[in-house]
Amino acid sequence: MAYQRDALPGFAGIPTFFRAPRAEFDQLESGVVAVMGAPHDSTLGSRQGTRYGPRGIREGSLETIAYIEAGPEKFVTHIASGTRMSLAPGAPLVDVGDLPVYPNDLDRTRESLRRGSCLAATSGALPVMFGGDHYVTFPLFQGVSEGLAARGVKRLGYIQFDNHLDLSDDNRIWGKHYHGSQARRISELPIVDAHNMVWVGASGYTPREQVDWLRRSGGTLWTPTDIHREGITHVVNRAIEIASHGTDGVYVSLDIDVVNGGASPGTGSVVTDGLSPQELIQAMGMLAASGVVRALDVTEVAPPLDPSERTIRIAASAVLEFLSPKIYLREPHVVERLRSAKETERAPA
Ligand SMILES: [Mn+2]
Repeated sequence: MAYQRDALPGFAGIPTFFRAPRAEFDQLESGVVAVMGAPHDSTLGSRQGTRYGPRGIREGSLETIAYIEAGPEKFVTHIASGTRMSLAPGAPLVDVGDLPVYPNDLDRTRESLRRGSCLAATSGALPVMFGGDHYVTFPLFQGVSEGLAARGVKRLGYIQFDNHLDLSDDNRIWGKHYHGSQARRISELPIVDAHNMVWVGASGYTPREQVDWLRRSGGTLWTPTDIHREGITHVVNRAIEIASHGTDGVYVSLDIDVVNGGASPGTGSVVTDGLSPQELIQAMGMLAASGVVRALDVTEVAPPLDPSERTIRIAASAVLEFLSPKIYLREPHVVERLRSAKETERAPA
């Protein structure tokens, strides 16, 4: 008797991201989205737990796919727009698993992350990478930029969604390589010009040296107060313009602590100011639509600090919104009327 496979609920099954097939690096090719984890957190200056980030974000993605797969037909309607969509058959999404990390050997870990992201970018795949503490962004950016350089990319912009600048040069405790310095280390790479570096959502207090550097170098910053005054749509449009001006693409780094700590407490630094989850989702949708993003990472998600699982679900939703144009087929001609029954009754015939 043959074993009959069936849809599984979100809490069951092997947790690849969004149930994507597992793939090896040599199977990657242009047009594919390559999800990978970087479970490194020994350069974390705050509360521990981001080594569980990749596994957490993968788990946070499963309820959505289970919900779709268990339905009578694999169509979904995007309620806000009324657009009917279906899961793209053979959606170009694969999970290459986690890159090797060596918790007691930063040089070796850095080399592993650089190598993995470089292989993905060289193949033409779109790397979507889960940290890890925010330091992982330095080797991941390095690898991606080397891979893209081999494909003709000469300049790369950088957008960091983060409550912090991460522009430390040399910290008395953590030195030059930790989760508060990766943006500074990235700024030193020849492929990026600080005029194409943008920070979205930083607030609170920071050593003056970091703000001075930002001002001196020509980088751009929007605080949460700016964003709430100017609107997330305006800010993200400008961020995309600035980061892509004169470049061949943009690397986007999302530190989940950009979201208000009341909404996403599963991270080392819980902050009192920040974006709402809705603003983050909106920003990710705009980044996807812009077509300029060449790599995305999501860092600082620490599942053990949030037993409610809000944080992993917000992080997974952000990634799924970013990937939405690739994983769903839209049927724009089938825009369903989703007005409430009450409103329909009132509408003239
Ligand atoms: Mn950060």
